[in-house]
Amino acid sequence: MSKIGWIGLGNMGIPMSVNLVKAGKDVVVWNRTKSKADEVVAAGAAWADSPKAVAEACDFVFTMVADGPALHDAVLGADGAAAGLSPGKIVIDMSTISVAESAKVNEAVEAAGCKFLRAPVTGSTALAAAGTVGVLASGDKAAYEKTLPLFEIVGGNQFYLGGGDEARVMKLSLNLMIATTMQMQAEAVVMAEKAGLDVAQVCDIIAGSAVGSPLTGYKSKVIAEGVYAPAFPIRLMIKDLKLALGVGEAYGVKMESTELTKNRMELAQSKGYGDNDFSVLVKLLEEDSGVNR
Ligand code: NA7
Repeated sequence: MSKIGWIGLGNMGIPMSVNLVKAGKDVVVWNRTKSKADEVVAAGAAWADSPKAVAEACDFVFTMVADGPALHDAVLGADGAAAGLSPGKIVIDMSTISVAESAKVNEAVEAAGCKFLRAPVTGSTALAAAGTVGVLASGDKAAYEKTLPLFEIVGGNQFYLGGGDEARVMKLSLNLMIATTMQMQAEAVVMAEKAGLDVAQVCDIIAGSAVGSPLTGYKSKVIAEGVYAPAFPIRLMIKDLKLALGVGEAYGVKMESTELTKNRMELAQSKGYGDNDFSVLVKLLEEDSGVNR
């Protein structure tokens, strides 16, 4: 049986790797902070002492880390996964990083005679636990076909976008819409709240209206309760908006609502909300507007 490596056991990496183990796969894991591997090791995965050791042991090597610099540390660094690769393996990065950061990893993986798939995901922790994230993949088509059965375990929908870094761009397109939608929802909710309407009812009506979406639906309860535990922390959304603005700049596309939303999120972070869910934008606007719910 093929061995599956998993590098990066954060909020997304833990449930996704656990799902591979539960599906009967032979999984080897590594994380910078070893204690975060407890759950997946208890489920049946093996621990390896470095990303290099994971790559040496496995045919497929997944990475799911915070950002581009983290991926470079895990793959290109001393004892990084690239040093453990031998020809024919497939490396699959599911983090959200820039095209330039991705291209550097691709170069190292190809130099080792392996293939690199870019496979960021849509959906946050609840979908990761349920095995229903959307997988946005690009890179070598044959490698994608070989990896598809594994994508089907961690995700509910798979999309193949092309032979290069297309998936990176698609992920940023989605996330900029998610982020700017939340800024719009904050404005809609706080305006109505200030005018005396009930927040829970406002959120329910939005969710069921023409502008309702899965996102406004999930976030209704969070906003109504005013508890912003991180399904997706604002610090990571800021990273994604910066990456999206970088793509816009590279292609000469002006993205003013993305810029504004990033600025609001940076303000939230400066007030200590960086680890809260990005829907904390509602609380930020409440504070700015003199609402103390
Ligand atoms: P988390 O929960 O913030 O987890 C981040 C993971 O990245 C975690 O395993 C970290 O290890 C790891 N990390 C961070 N920096 C490094 C470095 N320098 N070297 C190795 N590993 C590192 O993020 P999520 O799981 O929510 O999200 C993962 C990706 O999906 C991200 O790109 C999102 O935008 C989408 P630690 O446990 O801190 O030692």
